[in-house]
Amino acid sequence: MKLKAFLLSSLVAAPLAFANAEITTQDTYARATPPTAVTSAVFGNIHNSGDRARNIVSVSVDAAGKSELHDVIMDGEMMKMRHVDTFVIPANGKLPLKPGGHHIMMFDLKHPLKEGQTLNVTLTFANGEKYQFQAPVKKVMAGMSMNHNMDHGKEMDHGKMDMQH
Ligand SMILES: [Cu+2]
Repeated sequence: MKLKAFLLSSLVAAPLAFANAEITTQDTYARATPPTAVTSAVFGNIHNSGDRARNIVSVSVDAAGKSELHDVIMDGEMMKMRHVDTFVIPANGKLPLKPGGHHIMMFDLKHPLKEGQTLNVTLTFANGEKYQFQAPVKKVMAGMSMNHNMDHGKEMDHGKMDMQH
């Protein structure tokens, strides 16, 4: 037990950057919005090179008044986004964030998102550690609509659902 206590205390004392060296992100981007939209999403891959699964418990994005962890489920024949408490990044694995799946949802955008802008995203893990990354804004024709009620038993058609810009 002495050894275990020592290991725990050394983990707690580890500097932030070191503690999160096993977390990296790749291909991150935020979806550009039409001028009147107040919601959007951040996508990309979150990698975990560590031997333990890691849990993300909250997120904040500088361009948004409020940000949430979302996934997409089938409710009968409808696809619905929902707020979830945790994103799990598997040990030695990754969590893809993509249209139609897990994503970082932004509400109350402070301004329209335009190509050329870069958003700062901060993830908070269950142990309190934080990880920050940048997401360039991109126009995504093949994006999912960010309405909370997907319609009518259609398979999510990425080409059709978001032609407004
Ligand atoms: Cu969402």
